[in-house]
Amino acid sequence: MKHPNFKLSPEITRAVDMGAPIVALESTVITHGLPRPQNLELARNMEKQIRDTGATPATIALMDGKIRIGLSDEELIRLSESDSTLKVSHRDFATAIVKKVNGGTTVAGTMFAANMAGIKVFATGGIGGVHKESAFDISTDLRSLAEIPTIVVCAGAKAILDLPATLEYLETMGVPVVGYSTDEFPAFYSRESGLGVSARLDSPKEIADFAKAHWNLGMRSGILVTNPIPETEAISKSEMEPMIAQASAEAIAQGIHGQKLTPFLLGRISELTKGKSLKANLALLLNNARLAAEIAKEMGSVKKDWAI
Ligand code: PSU
Ligand code: MN
Repeated sequence: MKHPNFKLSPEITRAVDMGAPIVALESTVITHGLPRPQNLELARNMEKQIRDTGATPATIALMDGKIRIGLSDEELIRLSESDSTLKVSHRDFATAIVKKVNGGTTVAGTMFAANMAGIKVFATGGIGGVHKESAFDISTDLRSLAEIPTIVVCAGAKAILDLPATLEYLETMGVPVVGYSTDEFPAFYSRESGLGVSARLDSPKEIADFAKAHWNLGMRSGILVTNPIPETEAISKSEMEPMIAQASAEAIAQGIHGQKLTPFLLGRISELTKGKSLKANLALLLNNARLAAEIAKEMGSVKKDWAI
């Protein structure tokens, strides 16, 4: 890629040129979502999971004033240990470039960068959405899903959110919400939410065919693929609800809002569940990496007409 603000790793340059399957990975989960040392361990494990499934991982982050697509292990270590990282969504890219600060890209930021490089499949944990604490706190992730043609594999929206409002927003914006082998929208830590999806699809091939049909019609939105957390790590909705309510009440009492709200809630819930939610978070991330790699393989080489 010739763009002056982007830098692709040699491995990703080769994979893009060959039309090989690539899976983009976000880095806010490394810089703001998980504690150390689990963050680095998880970043490495997700990359390994994708390689073992037969695709190439492209972790996306801001480093040394460039939007980096594909990081070396040394760079992953640097990112995971760095203390003053930005949480980079659309409005923060230029800050990170001009100030040369390292940053972890959110779902929205990662979709933007992946799409610029022609990468169509992206794995994350849970997308952002409409917060319960304030109906005006709507993650840029939702707007990006409306506007950027990428498949985002997640375990649903984070249960800390107003899930019905999040789904209403996605419906208004014309974003398909696919349930992978489920009719129910998963709620991140839990497999159940009591809410539906817009389509149930039962194989990576069916998901790839769905994406091609959607985009061949001229639709430009992203496609949200929701993959329920593995049963062995799932925490029931009834067990999670009081913890979420407590963390949310504390956030309001302490006046925490904006970009700090999601990391605060995730951290507090991990404390309240004595690490059980952290274990669940790690399991669902790996599960999503595997499904995303399988979908990327089914997508075949995609037309690069969305790339710059
Ligand atoms: N999922 C996780 N951990 C995270 C996030 C998602 O399991 O840390 C991050 C994602 O990067 C997502 C962001 O884009 O939280 C949403 O933040 P906000 O609500 O401020 O838009
Ligand atoms: Mn927000």
